[in-house]
Amino acid sequence: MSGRATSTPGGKPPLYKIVMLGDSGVGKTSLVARLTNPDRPLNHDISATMGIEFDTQMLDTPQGKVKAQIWDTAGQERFARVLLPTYFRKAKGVILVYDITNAKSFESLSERWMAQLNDHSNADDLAKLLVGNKSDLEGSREVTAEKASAFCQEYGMEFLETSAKSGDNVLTAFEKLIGIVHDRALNAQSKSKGGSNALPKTAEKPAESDTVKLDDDGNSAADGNACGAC
Ligand code: G3D
Ligand code: MG
Repeated sequence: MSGRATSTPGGKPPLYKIVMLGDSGVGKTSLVARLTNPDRPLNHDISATMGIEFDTQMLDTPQGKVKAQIWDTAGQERFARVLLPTYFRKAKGVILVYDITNAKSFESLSERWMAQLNDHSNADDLAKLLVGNKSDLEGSREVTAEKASAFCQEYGMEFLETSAKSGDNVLTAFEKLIGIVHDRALNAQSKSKGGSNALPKTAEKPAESDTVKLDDDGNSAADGNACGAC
């Protein structure tokens, strides 16, 4: 591809925040772990994530290398409502994850997670990718790819099935989303600069205070009983 850029003039690739959303148990943490440690077998000791965490990973796009800052959360039953604005703040992309062997986790996307996206972010500005995880469990499938594709058409997003267990499509999924995010940023940048082809500035790193931990009951220090599921 012509005009392929690998970094900003200052040498630093742009950094984009993306967030993982979906029911507890669908494999969000396993997907991030598979991306950032591709050679590690799936860790069956991974305990439900306690609060908000992020990991960074350099990824390739057709327009050059970019850094993804991937935020991961526990399922909704542990997610404090007060943390949602922090979770979505400055996010440029979202990966909505369901488990292909669990129809309820797919229904939760339209019943819960899309509503949260709309309430706490400018959803139209977020690049969105739908991921049906656990594709290695074909024999237990409850959600067809056709059903998922119809959902994507309704909400205007791309779709992939992945397996955090085998690693199938995991890198492709993250690269696909970050590619869309980067393209959008480049387009916005060139529009605001009257057509120049400059790359976006490196995104702001999260302040230490953006990393918030919950206690076992899903409460943060800032909010004693604000449970997202309540
Ligand atoms: P979450 O972060 O969305 O809550 P986790 O989900 O990453 O903690 O994963 C929940 C369980 O699903 C874990 O099993 C994990 O090993 C398993 N899992 C995640 N992705 C896959 C996958 O692609 N295929 C299969 N077969 N299992 C997967 P345990 O047994 O530890 O609860
Ligand atoms: Mg988790």
